[in-house]
Amino acid sequence: MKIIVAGGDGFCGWPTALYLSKQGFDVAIIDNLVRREYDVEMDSNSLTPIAPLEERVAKWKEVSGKNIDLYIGDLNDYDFLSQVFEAFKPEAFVHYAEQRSAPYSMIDREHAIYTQSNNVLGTLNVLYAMKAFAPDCHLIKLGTMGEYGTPNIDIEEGWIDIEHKGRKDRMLYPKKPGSFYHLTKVHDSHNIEFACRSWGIRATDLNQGVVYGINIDENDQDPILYNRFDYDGIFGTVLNRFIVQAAKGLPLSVYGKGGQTRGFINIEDTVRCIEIAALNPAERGEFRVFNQMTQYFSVQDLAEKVKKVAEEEGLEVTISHVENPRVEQEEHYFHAVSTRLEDLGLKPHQLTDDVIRRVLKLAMDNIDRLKEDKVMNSPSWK
Ligand code: NAD
Ligand code: USQ
Repeated sequence: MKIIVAGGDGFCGWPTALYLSKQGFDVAIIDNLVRREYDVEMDSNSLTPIAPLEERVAKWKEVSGKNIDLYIGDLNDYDFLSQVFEAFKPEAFVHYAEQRSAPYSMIDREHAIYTQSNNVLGTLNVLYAMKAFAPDCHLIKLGTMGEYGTPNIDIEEGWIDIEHKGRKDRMLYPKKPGSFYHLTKVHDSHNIEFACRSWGIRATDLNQGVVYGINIDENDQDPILYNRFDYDGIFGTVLNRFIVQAAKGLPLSVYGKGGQTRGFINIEDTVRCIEIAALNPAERGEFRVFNQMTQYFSVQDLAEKVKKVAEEEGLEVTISHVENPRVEQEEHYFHAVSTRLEDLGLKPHQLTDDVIRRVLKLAMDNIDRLKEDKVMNSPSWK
């Protein structure tokens, strides 16, 4: 299958490209490398050194014998995108290529506007390119569990059957996201559903939880293939951040009460979910939603898990409850249905002590690269 991984230089996209290539997919990457520019803008970095994309792809060819095509450009450049569709003729399009940090989107007006236009308009371009050049292509779009927010009822997989004043309908599940970034995913979902309904596009919206872990086996073969490891207060996600804080002897920064509960997924399952979606495409005109998470934890639970493993490794760890820069519920109900990917064959990796230990070792090996003043640099939501 010919498959494009848009955002293939990023944290989820790079391992996905390697994994799909290893499985025998014919892979092309689209990326405008803007994620590397955010690091420069924020004076931040990946804890692991990351090689330039061309070097990564050349190394992959050397170790695997497999070619990955590269298209460096922006989804918001419609001429570029059209040319890629015409040249590569994808059968599936994995869309990771968005600005994905909630804190980045909340820095100020400019960052909110950039995030919304980059993400929402980029996705609209992809939909138009599919309609024009590849109407049978399957869009595999990364959404987020954060689209739903934390409602006081069970979260369904994208759609909900509603009975209202004696009448029934099947509607998109109501959304209440927690940042201008998360809102872009809601806007995307609506645009994609409309394109499926109107043009017969086939789409799978993967509402992914917070991803943890760094390297999958394909990345581990050579340091040139290593994945990026975000730890700063803007792009670092909570579990990976706690592990880096433990490795450096910094307090684990639970925001507020720590009862915030989220869906989580191991990066090894992220790549497998993409493969499962690609091998089981949505029907023409179908807008299909899977909740791509395997377990849920409160941030307090995660801090305690990291503390335990780090102490077993001889590190001294404290957990601190810092003022929450975000506006979010710190104690709430959370129960999300997430059975559809498992029905199609996903065998979830659980968050074990060994998984935490593997990331902790990688953090300790690279701890001299940490920029300590970037660990607590989240902007305030207010
Ligand atoms: P990332 O920032 O590491 O990677 C995104 C990549 O897309 C980057 O390489 C960036 O250069 C590229 N990109 C951004 N805008 C682009 C554009 N307009 N044109 C071309 N390329 C562009 O992010 P990630 O962590 O790999 O996340 C990938 C996707 O998965 C995102 O859509 C994100 O919202 C979603 N997601 C991520 C997580 C997580 O925990 N990391 C969880 C749920 C969902
Ligand atoms: N948190 C802390 N301490 C920290 C960092 C975060 O307590 O040091 C808390 C946050 O307040 C939040 C939770 O941990 O309640 C998750 O925060 P996060 O930064 O790990 O994740 P989030 O901002 O939600 O975003 C990440 C990805 C995003 C993806 C989302 C999936 O950056 O791309 O969409 O996870 S989800 O959370 O399911 O929406």
